[in-house]
Amino acid sequence: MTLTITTSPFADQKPGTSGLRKKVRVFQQPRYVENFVQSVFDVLGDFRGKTLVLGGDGRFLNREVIQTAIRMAAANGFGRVLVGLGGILSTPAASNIIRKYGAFGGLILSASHNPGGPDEDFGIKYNIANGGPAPEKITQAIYLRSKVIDRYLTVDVPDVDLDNLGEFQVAGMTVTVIDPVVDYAELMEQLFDFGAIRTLIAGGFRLSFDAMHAVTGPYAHELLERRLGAPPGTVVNGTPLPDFGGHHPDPNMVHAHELFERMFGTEAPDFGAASDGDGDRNLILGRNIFVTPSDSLAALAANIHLAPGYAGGLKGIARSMPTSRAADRVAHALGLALHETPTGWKFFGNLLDAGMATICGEESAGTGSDHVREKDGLWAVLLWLNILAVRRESVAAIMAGHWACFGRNYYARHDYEGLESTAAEKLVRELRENVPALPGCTIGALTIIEADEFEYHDPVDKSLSQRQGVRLEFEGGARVVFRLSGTGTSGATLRVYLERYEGPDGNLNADTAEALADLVAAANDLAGITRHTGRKAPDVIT
Ligand code: G16
Repeated sequence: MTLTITTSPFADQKPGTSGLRKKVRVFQQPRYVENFVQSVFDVLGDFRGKTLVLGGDGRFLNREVIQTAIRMAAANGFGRVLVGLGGILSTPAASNIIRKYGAFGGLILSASHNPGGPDEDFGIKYNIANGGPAPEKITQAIYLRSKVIDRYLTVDVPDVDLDNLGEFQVAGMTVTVIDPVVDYAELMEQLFDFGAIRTLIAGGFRLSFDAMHAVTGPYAHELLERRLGAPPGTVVNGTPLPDFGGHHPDPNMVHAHELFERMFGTEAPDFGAASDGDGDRNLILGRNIFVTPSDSLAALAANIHLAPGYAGGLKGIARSMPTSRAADRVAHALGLALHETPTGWKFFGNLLDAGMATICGEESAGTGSDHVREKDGLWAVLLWLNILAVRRESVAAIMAGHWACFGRNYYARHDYEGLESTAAEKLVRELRENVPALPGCTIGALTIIEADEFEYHDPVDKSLSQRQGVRLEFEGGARVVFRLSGTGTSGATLRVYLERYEGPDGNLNADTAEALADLVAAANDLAGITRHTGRKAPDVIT
């Protein structure tokens, strides 16, 4: 029997860049999860009898929230829930399941690359029928609903056994516990030449994949070791743990430093990669080389036709605004449209659905294509492997060739974390107010030629997204972008994105920090980072 439980609103259930992310303790407050899930269901329209996909990255609280969501889905009238074994689905695998089985939508439980555990982070995100994150008009409606919600619906039934595949009935709704890996692996086999990659690996090509004790472990064991024949031990940290082994599952040079050391050490493998908490990000390394996510997007776009699933070429390329403009040069050379969107994978969905883009990427280690509607870490790894299997060159040689052809966009992101929110907001506000006066200003040898605050007019649904980052364009093709992160759970994080272009005939082998040093100083001056925040240096450089 359906129970209607009285509740009262929480004021802080506004989804950020990617769903609602908060500390676990916030989600553990009585009615907090229920309020948010009910707010989602209340704005979705008629899903009676339809299918909901449910899964998460296995972090602390995952199982409890899965059980709550199953009860509420039954009470609200869903006909079926497809849930991953153990409550686990990587984010791209969930996107695939939504699309493949024609589901109404899905709830993905993850705080992505944020740490997990009782004192760390949790998150809930709703994805629509195309498999992608809900667009802003839906997340805004969810937020508005959460501010007035006064009841939620549930049923009083025991927990579903999530640890065995099969079907269960929950108050008239069917719950199917599915293998989280099998559909995803099948999709990857359709897109890539597994035979060529197997031959490459059998010939002695060595790789190392760090699953960071997060969701990609089982996927990587199956794909890299079992289906592609890489030796056991290729996948490290392959067992998903609720607290990611106490680590921060963010594949960058700070948190994946062991992989960096392996790839820059003696006896380094030919290829190294890592993914994040929920499997949508990727880190790509070759022997003695780190490929920035922006460069990876550009190199993948230039070579993607080598993979069978993309032999027909690309419809267009999309990147988030702060991502370097390396991909723009590839788009230009291929005669393709380049779409520039705000930060947030949700902005790519319309372009992919409308056939305006095939490959998308972000500086935040996200790359993906129209095969699903999320970024996809292992997809990027497999695409790199497919390209390496065809070209038979090292990662370093492929990048050197790429820069010799298109030039090089030196790039870094500086993050100032845990700032006091009011100070960070003041910094951005001042910067915004200064924008009109900045063109023509010089700082050292740098001259600003354009300054604006990015806003996005979605070409498909015509929606407008404002205040998406302040960008400064310098003479000679350098650029600095400032914005506040929308994924943190405590205080504010200022992100400063720095980029300088060097043409094919320029110095393509400089040290990135040296190449960007004058921009870093200018960014600090222009935004008054030290003055506003007291910080002299960023916490993380990626
Ligand atoms: C999410 C979004 C990405 C975004 C990233 C960083 O990734 O899906 O589109 O680039 O956050 O966002 P912000 O700069 O606002 O923190 P993920 O992997 O955390 O889901």
